[in-house]
Amino acid sequence: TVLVIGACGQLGSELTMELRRMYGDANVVAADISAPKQADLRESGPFEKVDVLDSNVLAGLASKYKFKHIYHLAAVLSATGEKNPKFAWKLNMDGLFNVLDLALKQKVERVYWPSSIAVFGPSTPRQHTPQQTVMDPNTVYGISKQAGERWCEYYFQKYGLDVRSLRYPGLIGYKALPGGGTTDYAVDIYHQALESGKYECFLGEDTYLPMMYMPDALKATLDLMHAPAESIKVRDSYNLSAMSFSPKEVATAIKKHIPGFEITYKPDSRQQIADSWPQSIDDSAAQQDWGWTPTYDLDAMTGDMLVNLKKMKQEQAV
Ligand code: VAH
Repeated sequence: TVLVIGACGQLGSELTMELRRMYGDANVVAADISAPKQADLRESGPFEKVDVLDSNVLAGLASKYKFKHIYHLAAVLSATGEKNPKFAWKLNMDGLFNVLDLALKQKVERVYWPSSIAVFGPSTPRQHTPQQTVMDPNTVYGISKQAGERWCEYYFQKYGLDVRSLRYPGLIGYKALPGGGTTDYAVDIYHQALESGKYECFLGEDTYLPMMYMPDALKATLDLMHAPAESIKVRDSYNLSAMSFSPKEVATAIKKHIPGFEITYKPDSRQQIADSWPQSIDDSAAQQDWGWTPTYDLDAMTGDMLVNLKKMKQEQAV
């Protein structure tokens, strides 16, 4: 059985559905602090209400099911974390410890835990950021991801726990709304392009950030988790990359489909967070160790996003 903690989130909801397609609905347990709103997620397989800070509930779950793999995705993201720093640290770190310790105790074969480009900070080289480099994150989220990476490597080296991780760029998908991220403008913009034809962006027009379309993020996660253990050379977290773009470039790509689309810019506190992150990532280690290659570029993602969002909005409208 596979457990997905944080199964209702932007990544978790799509990863759970993909895992159910791979392993069979009944073999993938979705767990989150509250029940799924999405019908397909709610109706397709087992759901367990779990607060990842409650190690007793986790232990109860592990005795009810025999978990072979655990995907631990529950976390407070960058922008939200800055509003509740101490809670963000507690949830991100104590949640990770509870899962790592449960996995050790229950002899779980593999654990997945997401890191982020947020582990990099203002002193990190911003172009083609290397796999090993200066990391001085200045958001609580980034600090917790940097500390989490160190702990994942520690549990691998000291206890032999096969825990694997990816430093995701901003993730963009049409099935689930993101929650509290700095890169979320790149999801909101597509919704607004269809709903109102205009978008006020909370980042400046030339804010370049590494980004990835959800199908590529799912492919990377599953390729990493299905690679043989001996090919995984990086045990803190792999850099991962697909494309980099700015709000102005997204707007231009959207205008190819919706000529009248208008974007305005009103940077807010998230601008400082975005300015502390890399503009492009060197993911050659992921390419070499387990054959990573992305599929979607900005134009391919834009076409797919608009087609699917339009379909979803028409279905919801009826
Ligand atoms: C965030 N979407 O904005 C997440 C991610 C790289 C960005 O970590 O916080």
